[in-house]
Amino acid sequence: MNLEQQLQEITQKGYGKDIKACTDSELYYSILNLSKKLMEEKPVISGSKKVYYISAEFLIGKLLSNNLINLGVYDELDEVLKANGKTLSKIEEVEPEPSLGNGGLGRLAACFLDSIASLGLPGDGIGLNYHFGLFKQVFNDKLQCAEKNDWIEAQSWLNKTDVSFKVKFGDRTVTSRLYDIDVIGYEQGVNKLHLFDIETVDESLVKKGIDFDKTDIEKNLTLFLYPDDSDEAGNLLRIYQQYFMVSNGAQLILKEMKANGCDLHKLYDHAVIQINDTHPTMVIPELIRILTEEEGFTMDEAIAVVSKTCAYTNHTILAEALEKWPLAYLEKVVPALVPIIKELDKRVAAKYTEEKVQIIDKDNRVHMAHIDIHYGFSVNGVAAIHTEILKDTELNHFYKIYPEKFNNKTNGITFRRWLLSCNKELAAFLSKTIGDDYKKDADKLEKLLEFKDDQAVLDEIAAIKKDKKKALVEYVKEAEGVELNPDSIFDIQIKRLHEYKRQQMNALYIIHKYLEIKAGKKPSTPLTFIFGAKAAPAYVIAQDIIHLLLVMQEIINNDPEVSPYMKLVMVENYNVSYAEKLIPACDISEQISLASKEASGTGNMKFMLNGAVTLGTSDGANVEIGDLVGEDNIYIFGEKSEQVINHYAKADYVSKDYYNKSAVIKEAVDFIVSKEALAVGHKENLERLYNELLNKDWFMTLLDLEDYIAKKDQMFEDYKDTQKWKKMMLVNIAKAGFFSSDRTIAEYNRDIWKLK
Ligand code: 26Q
Repeated sequence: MNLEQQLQEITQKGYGKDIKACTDSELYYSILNLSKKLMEEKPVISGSKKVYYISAEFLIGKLLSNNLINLGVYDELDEVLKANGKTLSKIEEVEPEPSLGNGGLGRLAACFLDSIASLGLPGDGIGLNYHFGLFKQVFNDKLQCAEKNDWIEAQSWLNKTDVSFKVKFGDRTVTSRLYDIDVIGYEQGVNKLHLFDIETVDESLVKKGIDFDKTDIEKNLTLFLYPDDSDEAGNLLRIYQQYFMVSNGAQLILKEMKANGCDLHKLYDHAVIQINDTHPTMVIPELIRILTEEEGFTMDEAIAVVSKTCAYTNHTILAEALEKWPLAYLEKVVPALVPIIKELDKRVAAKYTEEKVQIIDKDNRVHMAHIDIHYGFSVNGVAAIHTEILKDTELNHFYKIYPEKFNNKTNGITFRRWLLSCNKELAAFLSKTIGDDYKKDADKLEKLLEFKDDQAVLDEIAAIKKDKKKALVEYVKEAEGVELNPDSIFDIQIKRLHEYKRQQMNALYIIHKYLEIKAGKKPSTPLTFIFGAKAAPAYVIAQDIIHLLLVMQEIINNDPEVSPYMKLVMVENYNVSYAEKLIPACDISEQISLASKEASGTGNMKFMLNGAVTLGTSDGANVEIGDLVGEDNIYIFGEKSEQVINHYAKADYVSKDYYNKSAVIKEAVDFIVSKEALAVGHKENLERLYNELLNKDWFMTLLDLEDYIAKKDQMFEDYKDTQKWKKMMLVNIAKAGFFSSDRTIAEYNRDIWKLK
């Protein structure tokens, strides 16, 4: 049966209609079923050693388009639907987005699963089946409100399995249920994403917004993804979730290994467990517990085997994001692990006296990262500069003990989603120009450099960008009710809201520009500033920054003197699907974190691949982007990480000094509490933010503001030189190959996993 006949059969069976008569929604569910059937027919990727990527977050996003591409049927299906008067891209809109992650770390896990399968490596994800993903963001009175965000429907990508385990907490035992999502590689077989759940979850527990009874574990265990992005303290429910995840994961891994006849004393020859940040760290004591209690291992044997099986990835140097659980919490939730953690701690204390490398500190807090470093065989950072900072400062005490464990794995992104799927026009043009090889070997993108002086190629790249901007203008008009000008420069900052990412610095630039226009200094090319960001609900200053952006949006867009030259839009509920629309339309990619604070960033890579030019600090992977494209094709500003680290060490940064010494800075900051701003915004939020910037400014916004303004103005000026700009676009696309997650995963495999 050909594809059309197969789909026809499914629509007939499901709805008693042929394709032509189906609604987009009926077609979505029919194609979902067709894809699941096609994936079932693919071989399961196998080998004598397998990686388990264990993570509290898998920000997979919508799956339909990607699965069709990886199955190799996208184009054919597109034709079939067209012939029946249907549009695949409209059908894709029906799919609810599974937002099972907060941001970078979760999205990275999803890109990695795609690359592991696409390289034909055996590797499964292990995580949790949250019923509500990251909250849905709604703007109300120019403030962020959080609402529940459900995604599971009667028919979905989840396949219920008959796998189930018992998980014993201090006060109760629960029974899990495993759901699997197939992960199809690009023209490859399938791996699995294993998501554990319990069947007693009660979605009706959620009342107003995202509030729910946090005590009723049976009903709430997998109800919610924690909306924390490194600023909030965890609590007991988070520990329940983490242990539920790792205990199920450990049981699943050992069950699979035994089924394959593997000698558990040689576990490390057949399995490797990659621990995605510290959230799954308890998998280490849990494995040790099972091996000693149930498999007859001595403590020495169990520790030795587990230590050779587990590897740890660090994603942050923000001290407040490093998990430290009070021992009393662990005693309550997971008493069975406490003696093991104490034993691990005792062994460390016997060998090393240094306070900074202990597992349990003087205040009886358990440092999760320290368990990973002592009892794992690999510690990696996620960009070159990040790994260097870990070695030199944050984890220097550990680096001195275990230099051989430390390694860098610069992040990457899957080109299937971030080029082939979200920018089909650019992908098709690249294929026409340099051939199809780049789809399997991203380095081949460099062939594009041969066309650096080819006018037709340069013009076509610019034309595709223009089309993508027009498509975004349509979408934003519909979704936000804001009219944008496709002939303006699209300057975009999309990422979680955090002070270290410095959306507030961008806001101050925008205020500055607004004031210039009011004073008669008009930009020669109109400017469009786009933001997308969710803030952790408990992160007060982040809420205030969102408020400021929404206040400026109203002031600017409603001012007839200003709006022809400048527009601002903060899109509501920024998520993976929105990113797929915004990124192809971007001219200027804002990557302006305080140097040393952004471990890597991955949005920066997505923008570059789609022909945007980076405006950034020397931070995270921006540094490597700069090395690749050369200084003529990137705009770097601001103080370097060594200088910033020095400011912290000496505590010599005083934001008020910068405010007092620069009229431009003062004018922009003062506007936050001006008559105009207070007329549309809330006094409380605006004054709090103003005071924060003047008196604290922990992430040094004012330090780099003048330099930022100068660089950004330079960029807008250079944009007028269309030829120069087109060449920069081309070089950025051509050099993006290094940031394919296929390269990243090949490095993980070469240096850490060694899958056979
Ligand atoms: C910690 C304790 C308690 C509750 C929640 C958390 C928590 C939750 C999420 C801590 C951190 C996160 C997420 C971190 C994250 O997304 N980090 C990003 O990881 C990316 C992939 O490596 C990098 O590119 C980014 O630079 C980094 O910020």
